[in-house]
Amino acid sequence: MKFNDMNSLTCIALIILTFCSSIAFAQDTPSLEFRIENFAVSPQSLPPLIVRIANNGDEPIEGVLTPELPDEWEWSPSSVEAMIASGEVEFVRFTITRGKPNATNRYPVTLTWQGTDGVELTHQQDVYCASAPYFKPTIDGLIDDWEDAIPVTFGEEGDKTTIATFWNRRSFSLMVEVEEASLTVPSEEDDGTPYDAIQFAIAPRLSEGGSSGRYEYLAVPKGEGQGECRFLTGPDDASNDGSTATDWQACPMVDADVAVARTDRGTTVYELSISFRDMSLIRPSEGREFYFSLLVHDADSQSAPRDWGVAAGLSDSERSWDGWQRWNGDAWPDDPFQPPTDSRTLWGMCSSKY
Ligand SMILES: [Ca+2]
Ligand SMILES: [Ca+2]
Repeated sequence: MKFNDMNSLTCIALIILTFCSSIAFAQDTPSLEFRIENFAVSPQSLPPLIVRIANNGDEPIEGVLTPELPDEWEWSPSSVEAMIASGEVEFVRFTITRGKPNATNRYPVTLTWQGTDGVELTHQQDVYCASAPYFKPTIDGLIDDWEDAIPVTFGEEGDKTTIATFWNRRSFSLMVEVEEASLTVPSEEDDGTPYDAIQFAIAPRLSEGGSSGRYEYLAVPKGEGQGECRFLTGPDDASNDGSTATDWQACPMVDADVAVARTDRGTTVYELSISFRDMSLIRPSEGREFYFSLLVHDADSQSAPRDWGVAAGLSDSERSWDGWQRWNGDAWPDDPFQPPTDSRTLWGMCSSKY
C-alpha cells in the first residue's frame, strides 16, 4: 500500500511539474518572431520602419504592434493591427517622420506586441543604417577614402568587424575591417589548414521579403597586401545543403580590384571593387535596394565565422545552408553544427551619407 501511495504521489507531483513547465514553456517560446529590417537610407532621409513578423505556431495570431524609437524620433501610425496566419510571415510598415543619425549608426528600437489572446511580447533590437553612398574608392588597403561611407560595426571588443560600402555606375565597393590577432593566408601547398577570408552575397530585392537567388563571392588574402576574389555561386545555380564544399580555387576569378592588408591597429582590411557587369539582376541607381550579407572567416581564432546576419537581427529560424555556399578551407565547426543565417539583409544605394 505504502509503495502505491508513494507512486500516486510521484504521479501527482509529475503531473503538477509537467503542467507548470508547460506554462513556462508557452511563455518562454512564443510562436511569434520579430525582426526589424535595416534602414536602407540615413535616418534623416526618413526610411520606413519595416517589421518582419513570423508566426511559427499552428494557430493564426492577431494583435497590435507598437514600436518605440529613439528620443526625438517621430513615426506614424503609433500602432498597427496585424494578423499572421500559421506558418506565415507578414511585414508591417511604419512611416518615420523625424529621424536623427548618430555616430554609432545603431538605433535602439523596442517593439511591444499585445495579442488578442492576452499574450504580451516585447522585442528589442539595435537597427543599423545599411547603405552605400555614391563613390569610388582607391583599392590600396588604406581606408582614408572611406570617411564618407556609412559603416556598420558589430561584435565584441577585440573581435569587432566593420563593414562599409560604396557604389557607382560601374562597381560595388566593399571595405571590411576585421579585428583579429593575425592574418592567415592560404598555404602554397593548400594542405587543408583553414585560412582567413570574407564571404559575401548580393541579391536583388524584387518585393518585400522576396528575392531571387544571390551572387556570392569569396575574397581571400594572397599575402603582401594582395588578395583575390572568386565567384562562388549565382542566382541560377542550384542550392545545396551545406554537406558539400565548393573548390573555390576552381571557381571563376571575378573582375575585381582586391587589397587585403594588415594594419598597425591589430586589424585586417579587405578592400575591393567588383563590377556590376557580372551582376545583371542588380541595377545600380540611387534609391535602389538590394540584399547583402557577409561572413568573416577568422580561421586561426578557432571560432565559427562572424555572421553579419546575426547582428542585423536574423533569428535562428532564418538559419540555412541555402543562403550560403560552403568552400574548401572554410572554418565552419562541425560541433555544434549550426548553419549561418540567411544571406539577405536589406541594403540601400544612396547619394551620400548627408
Ligand atoms: Ca583605399
Ligand atoms: Ca585570422
